[in-house]
Amino acid sequence: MATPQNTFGFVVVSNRLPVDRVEHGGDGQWQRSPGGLVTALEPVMQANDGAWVGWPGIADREFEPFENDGAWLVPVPLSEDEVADYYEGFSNDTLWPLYHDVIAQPSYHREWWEAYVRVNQRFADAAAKVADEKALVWVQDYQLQLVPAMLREQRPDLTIGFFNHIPFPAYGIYSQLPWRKQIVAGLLGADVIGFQRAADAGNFARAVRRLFGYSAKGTHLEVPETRPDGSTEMRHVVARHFPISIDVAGYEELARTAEVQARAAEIRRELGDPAIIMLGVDRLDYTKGIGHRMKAFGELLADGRLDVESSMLVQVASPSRERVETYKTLRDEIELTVGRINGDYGHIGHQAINYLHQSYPRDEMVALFLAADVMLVTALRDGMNLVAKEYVASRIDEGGVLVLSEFAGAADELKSALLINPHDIEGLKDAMMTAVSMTKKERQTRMRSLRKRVREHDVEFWSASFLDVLRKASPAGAPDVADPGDA
Ligand code: GDG
Repeated sequence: MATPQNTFGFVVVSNRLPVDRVEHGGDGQWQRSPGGLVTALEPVMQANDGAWVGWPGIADREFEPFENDGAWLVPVPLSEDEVADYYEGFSNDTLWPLYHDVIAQPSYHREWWEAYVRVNQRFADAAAKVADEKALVWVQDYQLQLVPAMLREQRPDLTIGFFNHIPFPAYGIYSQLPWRKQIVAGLLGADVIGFQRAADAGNFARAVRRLFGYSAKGTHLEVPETRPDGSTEMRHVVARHFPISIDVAGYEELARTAEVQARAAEIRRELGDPAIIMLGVDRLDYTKGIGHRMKAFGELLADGRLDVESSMLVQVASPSRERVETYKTLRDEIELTVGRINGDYGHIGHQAINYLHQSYPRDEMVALFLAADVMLVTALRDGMNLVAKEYVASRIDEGGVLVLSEFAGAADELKSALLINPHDIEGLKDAMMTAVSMTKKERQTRMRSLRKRVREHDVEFWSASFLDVLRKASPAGAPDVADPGDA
């Protein structure tokens, strides 16, 4: 158990804390925040008595650090304006679309950038305060790309890791960013910079060469650093891929429970026992290609290759970033598409698309995964896509077919899925039909091979491999950080 000591040998820094502050009337409570990062890092935190620095998800409030579930949590306050400019603005309306290959137009506003710098500095200061001498600090994601250099500036004794959960774009796109040099310089403050795909790490190394002319050979970068006496020395930085994963055992365990299996059967019945259930599960985000898969499904109904009596698409689109304009427009577009397809092809008692703009508990998601014959992951660009791995982990019966976009990081690993280009609607339709008509034997062979991959590369494997490289990269000889399995 963590104790309220002052400093820690292992510190995680992320935009959000693993818990959210929720206010009911005058009554405040801490609630575990949903999302993969908490599940990914919680075991490492618990094994290490670590500290976690992050925003508690509520604006204009200050909270004292506190102990929660084996970790010391350090809340970083944000004002309402900072949430609008640093988070919804620069993070979600500048960096997010830019890093996802400008699927949506990024907005560049100088005041958003200023807020980003100011807030990154606040996170860096908070982390510097709770880190032991020579501690390991692991900074997460695109909201905090300046933190590594800001931390190194104050605390050269630290070993600093950074993990980027979203893609890093090709230089031709990245170079649009007015603050492209500052961001790369911020990241280069880290000893190890992790990406989802080898291609992302390659794009980053090219940006480093183009913007600074530093040597970048393979995954090794040489960054010149000025010593206090004015001389220059080369600092070694590793930039490579560490594909993130999920708690595979947790998903398998849920999928094995009688309740979840009964619920999966009940879902099929409630949907009218169609022969084919296709499923999409995404945050409602324009990177996920939700409209593309609906278009393909609608055309298959129009062409008569599928019929509405025996096939159905269930789309869970969990609410996301609802105050950002592009997301409001996306929601309208998707809902218009659902309405049109249902209007054109539905029969009484047979909806073509069952659209759910809601969030569900994890056991319900696993029941849905078990109920779905075909899982559609058609992202236009995605760092990894955990849903693809969750589907595979849940299919303990070796049933189901995964249709997976080659533009999702998961495609590098899940090669036995039906890989598709979501922009190629004809190709996508063909893959959906291949999935529907696949023999049981081929389904099993493919699913077995997918399951082998995710079981051998679960989230514990991800964090252990990152921390292993980080420890080795440490010039100062960082303290040992225990793997969750060590306990
Ligand atoms: C970013 C990167 C990268 C969704 N709706 C519900 C629900 N979810 C869960 C899924 C999954 C998670 O949210 C979403 O993760 P993804 O990986 O699919 O996508 P992003 O949110 O965009 O995540 C991505 C990831 O970071 C990790 O590095 O893979 O590429 O974009 O776990 O299951 N969970 C529940 N109810 C829902 O309604 N319980």
